[in-house]
Amino acid sequence: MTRFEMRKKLRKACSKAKYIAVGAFSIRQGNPSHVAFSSFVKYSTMKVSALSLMGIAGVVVASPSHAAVVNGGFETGNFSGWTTTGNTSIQRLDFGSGPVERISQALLSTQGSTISGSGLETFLGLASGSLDGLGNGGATSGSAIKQTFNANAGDVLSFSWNFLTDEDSTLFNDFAFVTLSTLSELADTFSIYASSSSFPPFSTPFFQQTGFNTFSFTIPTSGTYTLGLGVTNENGPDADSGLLVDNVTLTPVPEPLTILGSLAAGGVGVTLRKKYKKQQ
Ligand SMILES: [Ca+2]
Ligand SMILES: [Ca+2]
Repeated sequence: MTRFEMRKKLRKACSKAKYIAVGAFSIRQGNPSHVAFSSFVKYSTMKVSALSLMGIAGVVVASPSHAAVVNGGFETGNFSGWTTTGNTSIQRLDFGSGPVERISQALLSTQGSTISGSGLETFLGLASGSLDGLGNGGATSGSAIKQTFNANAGDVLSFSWNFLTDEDSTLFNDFAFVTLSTLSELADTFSIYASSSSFPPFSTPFFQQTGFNTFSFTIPTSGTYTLGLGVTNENGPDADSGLLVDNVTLTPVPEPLTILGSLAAGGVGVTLRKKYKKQQ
């Protein structure tokens, strides 16, 4: 076989991406064309493997992406990324409780708020009567924050919260709540409060606090979601209540395609290393 015929056969084999099958060529040891042929096989193998990796990378990059929660730890020192209503502020270590993440946290308070229960419902896109429907009585005045974000199914939205209150009577069942797909209560004046030994008495402007808890929610379907958090007086203003919030985080789960891509990339890498060893 002439060199011209050899190159022609090799080009044909390569164009069909059957570079491995090229090995079926009966090239005898000692044939002057063997070195050139081996170099071609090595080059082709690297080329196809590299193309395979590029293809896999393309699959991973092409998988859906989503934006993370903005300023979930309130470390900007303000409510950038959030929309607020009522009495909201950023608090630091000198507040007397928290933060659980770095140096800043959000405080929602009923103190001085003129936002009615229906006003909170409108702000959070809740149906009229939703807050009263939680069963604590009439929501009279409170405060809330919200943020809209994109998430994939399986992502986990979580945050830390601490309900604080000056209410010492069950006649005024102030409560804190979260809305994310559905509305649910976080705590009220019947909740179990942390003992004063856990927190220095009167270390915060509020008489009692539940201590920090973690709320966690697994996103059921990929899409756009709005997280809303609020606190409200019940049955009139009376004494005030507050809600500390920190470390709002959206934790993505690995995409199935990403997992597949990683496994495939690993497999190709192993194959490539084996081929190098064999060829060397
Ligand atoms: Ca923080
Ligand atoms: Ca109250």
